[in-house]
Formats: sequence, C-alpha cells, structure tokens
Amino acid sequence: AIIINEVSRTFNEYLIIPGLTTKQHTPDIVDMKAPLVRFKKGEESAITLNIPFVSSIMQSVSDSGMAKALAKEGGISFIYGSQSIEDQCRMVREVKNYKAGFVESRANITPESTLKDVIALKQKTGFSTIGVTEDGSPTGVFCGLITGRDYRENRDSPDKKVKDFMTPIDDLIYAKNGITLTEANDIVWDHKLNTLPILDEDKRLAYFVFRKDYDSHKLNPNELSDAHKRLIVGAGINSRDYAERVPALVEAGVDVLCIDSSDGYSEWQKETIEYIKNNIGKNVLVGAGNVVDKEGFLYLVKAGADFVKVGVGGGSICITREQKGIGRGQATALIEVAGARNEYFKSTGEYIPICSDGGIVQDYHMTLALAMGADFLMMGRYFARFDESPTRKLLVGGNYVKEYWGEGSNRARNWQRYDMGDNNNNNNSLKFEEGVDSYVPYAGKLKDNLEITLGKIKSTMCSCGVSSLKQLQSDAKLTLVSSTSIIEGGAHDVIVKDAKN
Ligand code: MZP
Repeated sequence: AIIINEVSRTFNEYLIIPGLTTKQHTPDIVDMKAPLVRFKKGEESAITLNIPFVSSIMQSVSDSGMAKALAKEGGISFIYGSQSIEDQCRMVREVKNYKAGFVESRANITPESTLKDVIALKQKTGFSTIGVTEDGSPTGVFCGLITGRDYRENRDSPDKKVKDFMTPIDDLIYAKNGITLTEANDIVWDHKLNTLPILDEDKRLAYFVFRKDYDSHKLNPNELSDAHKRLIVGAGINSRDYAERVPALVEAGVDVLCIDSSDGYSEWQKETIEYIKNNIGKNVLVGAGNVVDKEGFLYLVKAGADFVKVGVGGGSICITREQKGIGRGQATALIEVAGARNEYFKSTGEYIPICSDGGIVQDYHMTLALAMGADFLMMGRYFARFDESPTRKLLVGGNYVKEYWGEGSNRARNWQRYDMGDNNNNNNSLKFEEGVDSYVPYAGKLKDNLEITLGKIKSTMCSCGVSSLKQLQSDAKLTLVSSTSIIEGGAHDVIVKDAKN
C-alpha cells in the first residue's frame, strides 16, 4: 500500500485569521455569487448561483418544496433520484411551473373536498397553492388557501377534508373586507381593490399572480419581477437507469444533473457522463462524484463532468467510514482537490467548479470550506432542519425535531448509490447499511436561517478583507488549531447563566 503520512483533517481543526478590513468592507457589498458548472477562461458559467448553497440529493432533504424555497433564495436543490422516474420528473415540473404562489380557482375545490382531490389537482397543474371557494366555482366567495406544506403534513390522511386544514379566510388580511374573487382567462384578481394584492407569502398568504395579461392591470412590475422568473432546479441520477431517466428529466425542464454516488471514482460514472454527452446532448449539464483526491477529480473532469463533488464519509448520517473504511477528512480532501482544480485551470484554461459535500456542522465551517476552495456547498443536515424539508416534524423529549435519514440507510433503500456493479445485486437491496435514520433539531423557516448564516459568512469575509468568494479563496489565511485552542474558542472558565446551548 501507499501510505500517506499527512493526517487527514476536518473543518473543526481550522480557524480563519483576520485580514485587513478597510472601511469599504461592509457586509452589504459582499458578493456571494458562485459558478455551478464548467466554463472557459473569459467566459461565464452557464449557471451562476446567487448563494453558494445546494441541498443534498436525499429523500429527507430535496423534494419540490425544498427546491422552490432554496431556488427563491438563490441556491439550488438536487431532487432525489431514489424514486421512480415519473415521480422525480413530476417534482422537477412542479418547480419549473412554479410562479411565486398561484391562486387557482378553477379547481372546483370546496371546503368539503378531500385531500386526495387536492393532491390530484396539484399533480395535474404543478401549483403549490390552491384557492378554495365556498362552492368550488371559479367565481365563488374565496374562503381559504391550501399550500404545499399542508399537503406534505397531511399526506398520510388523504381522506381528510379541506376545511380541516386550509388557511382560513380570517387569516387573509384583504379578505376581511369580504371580497369576492373573480377569474377570467386564468387571471385571478380582486375587483374591489382594482389591483392584484401582493401579500406576504411568509405569512402563508398568497401572491395573487396571474399568467397572462398582467400589463392590463394596475401593477407595479418591479414587485413582480421575482414572480415571472422560472426557478432553477437540479436532479440526482444514478449510473444504472440514466438512458431512460436523463431524457425524461431533460424533457421535464431540469437545469442540471448530478450523478449521486458515495464513491464516484469509477468507470460507471465515466460511462454515464459519456453516454449523456454523446447520446442525449452535449449541453446537458452533469456533475459527478464523490471523490477525495486529485486522481479522482481529474478522472471525472476528463470524462466530461461539469462539476465535481468532494467528500466520502463525512456526512452527518454517514457510517461509510465505519462500514468500509474508505474516506478522508473533508478539509484535507477539499484542499487537495481545489489545488488540482486550480492547476487544471492554469494548464487548460477550463474552470471546473468543485462542491464540498457533507460534514458542515457550524456556520463557520461553510466559510472555511469556501476559503479552502469549494465553489459551492452541498448540505443535508443543515436543510433537513427546516419547515421546507419533506419530512415529519415531531415532538421528541419536549423538543421539536425533524426526521433525517441517509440514502444508505435501509429506510431510503437507495441501492443504486452504493452499487458496485454486481450483476447479482438486482434485487434492489442494500447488502449492508452505510447510513443511519435520525432526528435533527427543528429550526424553523429556511429563509430566516439562511439570513443568519449568510450574515455570519459575510461578516467573516469582511474580517478577512474580501468581498467575493474568489477573493476569499485566494486571500484568506487559515490556521490549524490544537485541541486546547478549540476549548479556548468556546465560553470557558465562567458559569454560563443560560446553559441551554
Ligand atoms: P450532511 O450535510 O448531513 O453532513 O451530509 C450530507 C451528505 O451526506 C449528502 O449530500 C451525501 O453526499 C451524504 N450522504 C447521504 N446519505 C448518506 C448515507 O446514508 C450519505 N451514508 O453519506
């Protein structure tokens, strides 16, 4: 064996040394834009993220609800591939058809309808918000809303009546006037106010948006420029059924794909990328991974990967290292791959973005990963804690938690992710588990948490005297820390009054 004597390290073992902060370095000028896919020197990436965050290709993280919420904030979700092609495409379509909250009053949904009716309508239309009128007619008295969240939380009780869970009229501020809504040409608007109310979606109120003719109404177009852009969405694929899955996803409107595997340094991935580029379309964007060294990175880049994911065994729910003994400390893996990416760019003029996948625990780990060279970060645990993740919120031991399980757990049954090409393994089973089924502390809304996280990263970037992620990569100064200096970094030698945290 070749023995690498250098210790492989995690994010926790590093800190950032402040650089000169000039008066111009304020958080509001910090630019968090990040390239998602390969581009040539002097050109721009075909997709640029406004924030360098992507959500994991996992059943417990990235469904259409998460994808919409994250894309609205400037990131992207990769919708999990461990489901049927049809279901995955439906989720992609739902994101691509989404326009900041439709009120759909053609629905014939009344308070007496069942959730089953609502689900059927959502699947047919891709709408995330449905307006309910008293009698189900398009012109009836508007009495409530059903959102995607209601649907997810109630998916186990399809016979439940709409009236039991719709957001009632009293919660809708404009509705206090007893307004009747009218629909014509797919447009829903409020005649009495003579405008389309733009209300706060965060408070689970609807934006009354319309699909045609909006110019003819009294609207401020600036307020609506968020509403008319199509959201971007990614999807996970595997190296087994790509010949059927990829064309279907492309047809559904997916923006980018990623081969999802715990070990991406394989001929299976090379074949998958080459097949997609040669037979489905050169412009179909596809990331690959995961790798933890220069050799793995270069192999996938040469096969044509549009970005490469880094990380084996560092995920919070991952037990691959315990089960198979493969992996590498995430910080060391990332630093080596980032070096290879920079060398490759220098020698070929082609920039291949890299994604640090898994192992982020603290918000400052994100800044470290970006400084170490990651172009963007894939996170599972972070996003699983929010309202928008697809799993149940439960009260456990007096605390609210959300469920979070690994793709390598028996619960996910994602055998393709761990497939080693064994032809006898066609019974859709995992030989052994590589992931656990767990809870994570419930943390509220994605948008609120992102604001705090981004606030911290921007503030650290100002401390480093940089205002873009590129500058952070080139100028940040990092230092290794000893285990005793980690203790020094927390509150120590005092009696903390509120020891909750
Ligand atoms: P984390 O953000 O929760 O630390 O890690 C999420 C990452 O762990 C995912 O993006 C994926 O690469 C990886 N993952 C997902 N399922 C498993 C598993 O069951 C896993 N072992 O390692």
